[in-house]
Amino acid sequence: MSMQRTVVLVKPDGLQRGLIGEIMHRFERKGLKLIGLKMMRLTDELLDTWYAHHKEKSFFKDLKAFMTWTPIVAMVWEGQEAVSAVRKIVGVTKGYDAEAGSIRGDYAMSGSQNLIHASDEPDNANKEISLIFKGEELFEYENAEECLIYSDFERGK
Ligand code: FUP
Repeated sequence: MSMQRTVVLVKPDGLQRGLIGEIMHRFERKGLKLIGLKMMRLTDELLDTWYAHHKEKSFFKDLKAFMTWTPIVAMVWEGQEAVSAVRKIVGVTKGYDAEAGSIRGDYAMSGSQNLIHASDEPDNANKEISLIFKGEELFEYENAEECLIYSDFERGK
């Protein structure tokens, strides 16, 4: 078990559908700690790097057009095993396949307009954080509920 940070982007469909609060609520109530938050418009250049592994795919052009349609909301969440915990809350890529109870399972039907991006592994999370957030935009602070969310052992106490 290790302390991790992970990036969540609420995509343009999430902003348009008024789901920012609902999405944030799901991560908050799980016990994840919000350490960075901003609204921004993604650029073509950033998306070329972000989605470099999809560059040759047929959907790449549409994906970039969708991701730049409106601003997005970017967040960094911290917690034990946060990368996989967040991916489970988000659900699998295709909304129609996503398990009921996950965000995509509850709110998405599409495989492209699927509300959220979430980092898929810790190294990528760190790369994504550095593409979007400056050091001073991430906050370290004591969460007063931490002793209820984790055991002393899990907190290294
Ligand atoms: P995920 O990690 O669940 O966001 O999914 P991927 O990294 O496989 O894909 C990134 C994004 O590309 C998806 F969120 C939506 C888009 N995509 C499509 O539009 N069509 C596809 O067939 C696959 C992915």
